[in-house]
Order: sequence, then structure tokens, then C-alpha cells
Amino acid sequence: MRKNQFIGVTFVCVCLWVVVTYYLFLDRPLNHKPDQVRDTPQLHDNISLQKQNQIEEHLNLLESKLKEQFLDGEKLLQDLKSIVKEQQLSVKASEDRGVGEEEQLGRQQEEEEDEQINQVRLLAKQILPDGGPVIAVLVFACNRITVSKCIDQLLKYRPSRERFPIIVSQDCGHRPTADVIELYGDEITRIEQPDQSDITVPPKEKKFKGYFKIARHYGWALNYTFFKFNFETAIIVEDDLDIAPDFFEYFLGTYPILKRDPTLWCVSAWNDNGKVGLVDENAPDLLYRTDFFPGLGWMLTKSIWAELAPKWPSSYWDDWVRQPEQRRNRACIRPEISRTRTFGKIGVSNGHFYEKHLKYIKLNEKFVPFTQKNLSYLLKDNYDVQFVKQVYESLVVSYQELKSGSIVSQGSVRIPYHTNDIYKRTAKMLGLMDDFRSGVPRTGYRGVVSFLYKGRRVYLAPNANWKGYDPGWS
Ligand SMILES: *[C@@H]1O[C@H](CO)[C@@H](O)[C@H](O)[C@H]1NC(C)=O
Ligand SMILES: *[C@@H]1O[C@H](CO)[C@@H](O)[C@H](O)[C@H]1NC(C)=O
Ligand SMILES: CC(=O)N[C@H]1CO[C@H](CO)[C@@H](O)[C@@H]1O
Repeated sequence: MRKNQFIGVTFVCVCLWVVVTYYLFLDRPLNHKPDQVRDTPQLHDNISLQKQNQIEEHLNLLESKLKEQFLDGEKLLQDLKSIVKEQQLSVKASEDRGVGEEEQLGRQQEEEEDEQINQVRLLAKQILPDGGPVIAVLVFACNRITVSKCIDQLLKYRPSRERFPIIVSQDCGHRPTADVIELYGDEITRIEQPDQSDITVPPKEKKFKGYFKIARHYGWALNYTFFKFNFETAIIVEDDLDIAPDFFEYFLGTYPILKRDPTLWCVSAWNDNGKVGLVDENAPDLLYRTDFFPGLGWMLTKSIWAELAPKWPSSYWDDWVRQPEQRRNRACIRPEISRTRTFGKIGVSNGHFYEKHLKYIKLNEKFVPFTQKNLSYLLKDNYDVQFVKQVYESLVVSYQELKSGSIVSQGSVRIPYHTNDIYKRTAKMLGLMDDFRSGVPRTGYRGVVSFLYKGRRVYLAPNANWKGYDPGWS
């Protein structure tokens, strides 16, 4: 503490010196301007102008010197004050450290977390040589060690580490999964959902508890990605997805369209009706707009997240974003041939759905250079005109005619529907998904579902005077 005493004494001396200087300085008529001096009677009578000027000069000199000293003193005083303050703080900190190991550990963790945030923030705000975007890839993991299969593919096809930083967010506190993720070292950024508290679920929904945990994890991890790491755009991937070789190229190519068109809110890699036979394998470059949120590998921007985050639901988030209040008449982009495929059948969503449907989805194999393509046909103003024309100029046929192969003309055809039931029945016969969410059929755009049947383009479509979705259709 000898150092402290020394600082104390110096401090007092400087204070005294500053006070003395200050009073000396105050005793002088400081603010005289020459006219004021000349107005003083004694001087006026007895001293010649020359002498008067000389004195004035001296006074001015003295004044500025005093001012200088005064400022120096003040600065010294400030410096000393801050040194003393620092010392006090460090003494206090070392005392606190003695309080509890646990607290110290907590603080250390916090510091590490802050450091990670700072580092990733730098990644997020990098200016890349081509001026293109930095897009985070956020992988959701829980208790499946097969997450490595997904991460391996992301690393394999990732064209640039700088452009696509990978964040793996783990929930569930499953140690074996955490171990697998840790093996990737600094190839990825690992974050862990801290809230492992039990969730109270309404009794009726007990068996859907998993969906509540997923929604909580999504809310936390997306906040972290956009608001802590400060990314402007992110691609969301779940731990059970295979990806296509042009997965990254697809998102990079569609990114400018998503940014430019306010009637879009996401880009998805998934086609809900993307089974072999229902898609045109010669058209891997074909993209659509859809009113149905497909999920399963999808991209969103910070501004969309800022809109959804404050009202994020406690469960069933995907059906929630499909509701009119969230969707607000906006669409997503989706491909003809999926750029993702799910391999995990043991999960929250039931295995039956996987066996019956998901497992037949075709994963694209041909690399399409989307960033080199002109995708402005996907902008609403261009797309709607073209799409409506294409659909409603197609020959109207019945399911039976289509099935029997009796249609002579070439080109696309249209099967009309005008009720919920007719839609469902026809969709089922054609091997399409037959369900609705908030009145929107899967892959639908303006109510129209586009697919391939025996090599022919078919549109299952409402009447041309369609007025919008009926949320009552389910
Ligand atoms: C995410 O951030 C939003 C906006 O700041 C906030 O309202 C919400 O509670 C956060 N959600 C979670 C799960 O932290
Ligand atoms: C891109 O396509 C749009 C039509 O969708 C067209 O108007 C535009 O001129 C094209 N741009 C280029 C550079 O070819
Ligand atoms: C006695 C004397 O020198 N008086 C002078 C005082 O100053 C005024 C103004 O400059 C002069 O006019 C006086 O002569």
C-alpha cells in the first residue's frame, strides 16, 4: 500500500498547488480589454499611453502564463484521480475474486462468451473482395450425434469460409452430441442454449413437448445470430439434412432477389412435392414463388427476424409463420428440385410421415450456377404476369383424362378445383401432399400447385378469378 500513500501525498500537494495558483490568478484583473483599461481614472490621469501599453502587455503575458499553468495543473489532477480510481477498482476486483470460485468461473465464461461474440461480429461485418454478402449458416442440434453428417456436408460444399460462417447451436445438453460438435474446432462456431428448464405444456399437448423445446431453441439461437453476432442474413439448417452440391450457390444466387423484393420473406431449399416423378429432372434451374413456407433449409434476413422475434410463439413455430398475421401476403422462393433432403426419421415429427413421404424427395445432383443467372423473373411484378398467363392459358383437363393419357396436344395442362374437398381428393390421386396450412396448399402460389405428371407440366388451380386463400380450408 506504500504506492497508494505516495499517490495520496502527491495528490494533496497537487491540489494545494492548483488552489494557490488558482487564487493568484483570480486576484488579477483577468478580463481587461484595452478600452476598459483606458477608462480607469488613475491610469488615465498619470501614465502616458506608451507606458500604459507596456503594462498591458505584461499583464497579458502573465495572464496567459497563469492560464497555462492552471490547465497543466488541472490535467495532472485528472490523471492522478483516474490512477487512484483504477487502483481502487483493481483492489476491489481482487477482493471479490476471493469470494467464490463459482463466481469467478461464471465471470470467466462470460468473458469467453464476450470474446466469441466480438470475434464472430468481425466475421459478420467483413467486407469480402467481391462486395457480396456474408451469410451465416445456423445449424440446429439437439441429441443426435448424426449432426456430424450434416456438418460434414456443409463443410464439403461450402465455397468460402468467409462468406458462409457456420454456427452450430445445441440444445438439450446431450453430452455425446456436444462432443461430436466440439471435434470441429474452429471450423465452426459453437453456441449452447443455456435455458434447459422444464417447460410447462398444456396436458393435452404433453406428447408434443418437443415442439415447445424446438420453438424456444429457435427463438434463442436466432436472436443470438442476428442480435448478438449481428449477421444480416442467415440460412437455417436442421441436424438431419443432406444438402445438394449447389446448396450454397442456390442461396447466394437468390439472395439479391430476397433483398430486393419486399413481397418475399424467405428462400427455401425444399419442394414439398419434390418426389421423383413429380419434378422435372431436366429443369434443375427452375425456381418458383410459393405462398406456403416450406422450411427445411431456408434463408431469412435480420429485418424479417426483427419483425418475428418479439412475438415468437412457444410452439409449432412453422405453422405459426404460415398464419396470415405473420406471412402478410409475402411469399418464399423454392426450387423445382430440392436442395435438401431429410435423413433423420427418428425425431419430433413422426416416422410415419418420413416413410410415406419425405424419404422419396429427390435431392438435386446437377450443379446450377445460380449466381450467373438472371433471376429477376422471380420478382413479383415479373412473375405474377408470366405465371398467371402460363397457368390460365393451359388446356383444361380432368384427372381421368390426364391419367388415361388421352390428351393429344403437347404442353402444360390445368386441372381446376374449387372446393377444399375436391382439392384434397385430386391431390391424393396425383400423389401430391393434400394438406393446407392457414388455407394454403403445400407449394401453392395464388392457390396454384405446379408439378409434373408422366412428363407433362400440370397445374392444379383454382378459378382465374381467385380472390385469396380461405383460412378455413384444412
Ligand atoms: C429475442 O429478442 C426479442 C427482441 O429483442 C425479444 O422480444 C425476445 O424475447 C427474445 N427471445 C428470446 C427467446 O430470447
Ligand atoms: C433479366 O430478365 C428480365 C426479365 O425477367 C429482363 O427484363 C432483363 O432485361 C434481364 N436482364 C439481363 C441483364 O439480361
Ligand atoms: C501628468 C501626465 O502625464 N498626464 C497625462 C495622463 O494621460 C493622459 C492621456 O494619455 C495625458 O493626456 C496626460 O498628459
